[in-house]
Amino acid sequence: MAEKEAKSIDKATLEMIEKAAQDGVRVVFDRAETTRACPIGAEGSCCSICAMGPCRVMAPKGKEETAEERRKRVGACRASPETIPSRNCVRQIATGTASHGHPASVMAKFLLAVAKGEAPGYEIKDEQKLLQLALDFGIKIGDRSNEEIAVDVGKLLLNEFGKQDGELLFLKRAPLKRQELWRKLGVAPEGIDKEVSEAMHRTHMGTDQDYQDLLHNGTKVALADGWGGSMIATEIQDIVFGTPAPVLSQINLGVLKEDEVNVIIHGHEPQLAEMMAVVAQDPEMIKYAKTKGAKGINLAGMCCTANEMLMRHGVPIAGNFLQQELAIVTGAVEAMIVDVQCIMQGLVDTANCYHTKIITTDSRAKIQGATHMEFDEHNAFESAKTVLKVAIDNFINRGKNVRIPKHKTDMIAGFSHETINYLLGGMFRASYRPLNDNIINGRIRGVAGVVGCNNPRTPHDAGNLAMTMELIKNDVLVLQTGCMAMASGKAGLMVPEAAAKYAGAGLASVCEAVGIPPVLHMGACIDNTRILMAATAMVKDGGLGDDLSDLPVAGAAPEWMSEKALAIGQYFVGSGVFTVFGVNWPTIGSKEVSDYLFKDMEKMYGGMWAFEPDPLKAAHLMIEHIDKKRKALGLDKARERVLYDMAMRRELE
Ligand code: BF8
Repeated sequence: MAEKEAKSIDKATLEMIEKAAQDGVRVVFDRAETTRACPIGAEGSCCSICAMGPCRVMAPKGKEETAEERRKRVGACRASPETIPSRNCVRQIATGTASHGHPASVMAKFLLAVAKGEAPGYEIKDEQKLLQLALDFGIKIGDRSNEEIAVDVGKLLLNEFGKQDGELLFLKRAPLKRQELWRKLGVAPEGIDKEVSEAMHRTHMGTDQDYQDLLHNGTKVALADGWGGSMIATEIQDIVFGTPAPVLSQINLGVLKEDEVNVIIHGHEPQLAEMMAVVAQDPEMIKYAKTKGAKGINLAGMCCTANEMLMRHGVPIAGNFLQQELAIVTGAVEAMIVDVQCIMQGLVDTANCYHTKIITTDSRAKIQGATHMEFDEHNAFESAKTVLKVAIDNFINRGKNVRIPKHKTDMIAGFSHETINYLLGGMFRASYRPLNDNIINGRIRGVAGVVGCNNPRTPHDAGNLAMTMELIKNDVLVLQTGCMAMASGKAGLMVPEAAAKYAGAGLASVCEAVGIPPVLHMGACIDNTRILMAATAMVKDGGLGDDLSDLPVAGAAPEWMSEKALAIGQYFVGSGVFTVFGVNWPTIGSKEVSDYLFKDMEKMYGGMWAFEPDPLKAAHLMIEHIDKKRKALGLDKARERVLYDMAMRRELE
């Protein structure tokens, strides 16, 4: 049992790992044990970009390297041990940027289809956001219809991907000082696809061979994600599906139901998921499910699609990244409907041991052994119905080997940047002023974004829980997205009562006054741009410096695994935020490169990376950074006063 506990801190996960073992099913936790991480690749010291290699350039461990050994420790082309990890890292950042950017360009086309009436069943839900964007972009509003305006907005945003000249439009949202810095350093991105393409070219054999220049370009391509692709996706999703507002729901495998057709939507793009949420409530479909002996249809989410459906519809979440196969191990899932990213190929093997159907729905992501049913957004209702019918028909094939863990937790999601604004300032004078004031008076020490994935190389959800609890205990308000938001949801940190239970006295008093949890769910990974916008709003509200790098804030991804996480981390660093990653660091094989990322970047961007696999130590690095920024702002005294007040209060008790 002790060994199993080390795999996860989540009881439902442990229960299903045990059931998988009993059923003879190998899941990610087992594969991670037999397929060990390659130590050369893990430190970034393997170059496989041309057929002269792969070349390995690891430094000798545990002994001083002689000058001769150092001279020979290079690739066949003489690529240095600095060039190689930097090149690998920039390629990962470019892939991460593309993985947000390509779906975002699909979203821009989708907005055009909705506006032109070519995607029946969808409509413009957030008029205010559409009009605000039109105003920002100088698009005529007048007495034109929302649809006419949306066509112009959609065209302009679509153009952001292919354009070859001129800065990305959303860069203008950043504080002025930051924009000027990006221009001065030559990292203000132009077209999103252009930046990805340039990064791939620069990292070709024999092109950019200056590690600092390579990483500089890595920042540029990452900024094209944060202030480009990801931000465009978030904005369009809000326009078409609605800007999230707080909603209560539940999370963990216990949300699956014994007597209903269980359908899990897993992936990242919300178009199909949105329509599934409608179709699953269709009386005709519910009636059809009853003809198969089920009491109803139970829709649940997995990974980032889960975040999208939760915050816009209150659809419960079955689990985060490492729980995807375990949902099938319950024996109670009729269909898992997947689109793109973070879909393990292992799902098909696992499904073969039960009755679950794995249905791929996106032309870009097929899996051998899965059923492919392409989703057509131009005929969305019928398309979603056809997929759902397959799940319902499969209910009669459910076997007797069913065990659904009891564990599920209440959570509140949907704290978009706009919602936080309203909650703090009220509907008529929405403002970040109360947040800034409470940071200035020291009740809130600072703000941290704790985001990213799960990774089987570190205990599931454990890094998040340790880090997040430590931060809130120290009066740091935590903003979350992606699979880390789900980990906190499962741990009970995303309900208002968590403030009194786990947060420091200062943070708890603010949360209680406003009625919010100490850990705020802000959406899917793509929605990390909401955190950028919240930070920008803090700068613009005044009193906390005049750039993002002045704010007492920090970022972290304690359990990351995806290339998207690296892109996100790099755009936070390039935006001036101190960012710490756990698990592993892709340039750790080179001291020069790591020093450049961990120290020198701060001189350029005001933000820098850190690597710390111990989540408690990492939390304290973040707190130290927050305190450093408070001191620079002259706010260290304010916090001392608050602590004095609290001590006095305790004496009085
Ligand atoms: O974009 S947090 S494991 S699900 S990559 Fe994937 Fe990581 Fe989860 Fe969503 Ni983000």
